[in-house]
Amino acid sequence: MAHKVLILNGPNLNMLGTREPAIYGATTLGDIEANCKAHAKGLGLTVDFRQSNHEGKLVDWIQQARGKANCIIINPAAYTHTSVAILDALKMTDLPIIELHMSNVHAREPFRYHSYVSPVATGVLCGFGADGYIMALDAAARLIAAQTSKQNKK
Ligand code: CA2
Repeated sequence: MAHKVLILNGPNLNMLGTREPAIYGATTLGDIEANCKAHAKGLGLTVDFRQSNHEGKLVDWIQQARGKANCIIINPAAYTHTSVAILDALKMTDLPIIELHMSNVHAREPFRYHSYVSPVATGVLCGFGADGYIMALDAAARLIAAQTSKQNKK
């Protein structure tokens, strides 16, 4: 069975491609989802791609990922900088976690410098726009392959 990557997107990312193209580009979230699914296929992975504007919904999806997904890629959007609930939920999963941001959060307003998610992330990617999702999938494939080969040696 193909390994599954859960890609979670936080608040307002459903507006991508419609506003602030100078920061987030012109690609819509629908385009990103289609590109992720096509790229994942080439990596032998399947993708479950979701977006919510609600913190609790994201927490529910993180909790439900245990035993169902092999890796979580998360762009928590504004919740990156505010959400202890998302941090706690991610802490409880035993899955590799990739934190992703389209913009370079370190080159923006100081309130974006701190992330509640980074301490529990396996790795963090930011500043590569929509390409970041493809890069994160490549990283997920490598993390899953490393984990699988470790398990096969047991
Ligand atoms: O760079 C990223 O991916 C962010 O996670 C995006 C968040 C922001 O709060 C984080 O600091 C960095 C904002 C997402 C809002 O998305 C929009 C999409 C289109 C138009 C306006 C906002």
